[in-house]
Amino acid sequence: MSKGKIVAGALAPHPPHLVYAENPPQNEPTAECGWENLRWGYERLRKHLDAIGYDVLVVLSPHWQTYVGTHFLGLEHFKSLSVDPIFPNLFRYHFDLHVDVDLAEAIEARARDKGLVTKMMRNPDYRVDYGTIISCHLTNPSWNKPIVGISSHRLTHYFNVDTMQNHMLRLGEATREAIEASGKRVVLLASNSLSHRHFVTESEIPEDMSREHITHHGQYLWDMHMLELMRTGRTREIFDLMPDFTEQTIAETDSGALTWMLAAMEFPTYPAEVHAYGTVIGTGNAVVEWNHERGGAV
Ligand code: 2X7
Ligand code: FE2
Repeated sequence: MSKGKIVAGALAPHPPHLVYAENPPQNEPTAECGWENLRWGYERLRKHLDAIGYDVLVVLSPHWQTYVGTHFLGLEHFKSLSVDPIFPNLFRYHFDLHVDVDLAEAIEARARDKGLVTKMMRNPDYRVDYGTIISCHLTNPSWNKPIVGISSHRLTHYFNVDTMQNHMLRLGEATREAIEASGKRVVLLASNSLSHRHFVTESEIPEDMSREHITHHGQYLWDMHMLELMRTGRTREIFDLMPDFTEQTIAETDSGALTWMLAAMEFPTYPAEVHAYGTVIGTGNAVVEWNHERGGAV
């Protein structure tokens, strides 16, 4: 068996608005339009990933929140209705997804060997969180590939960002080692927004883009700085700035998703490709690709 490989990693944010605006058959609410720059960014990402070719998506989601260790989807098939608790008017999605249980178990075993507390989720009635579903849907709307779903161990909140990062270095290493041993070609998804202050009221027409903008300029400056670091291959600096960025923008990087992905990819030094940046109800979101196979943006 040839050695497995992480062929790409992507920052793949999950605002339910993006699925709502695409009107897929799985989602009940329908929209006229909205958030095109982000959605078209996802389209470009998809084309690049299809061109590389891959077997599995491995996603870490901020909305699968576990306080006792890191959990992994552990059954071959999950099917149910996922409703966003804050935006049930936008996201009522009938999901039907398949899991690469062999790879999930391999990552779990390596993580456990490195001293992490872990658990496989084997409850057939488990309702997969909307972060996992949305990032996977937007990356691969045909759902023709299995996924591995990883929870966000809430170490930032139980301890602090440094403890979370320490943990994600080990989880990233476990992920890389398991993928290499699997012989598979894998895409990693860090399912998180950047700055994350959102408006507390929604406009009457959610897709009214005349109402969409960043919550405030300070958040925008932080987002631009993080994107500049990505575009110039300075991912170690992203790691170093994570505590300040996460605290000052209440970023969804608190989940560890971005740290985990960069750690698994051994902190790439080539330029990442920013496919899109846009706001969703005031939060900052970017679709960014690290094309590991090619070694960066062209
Ligand atoms: O979960 C989210 C998010 N991360 C960003 C924006 C809006 C809603 O939900
Ligand atoms: Fe979120």
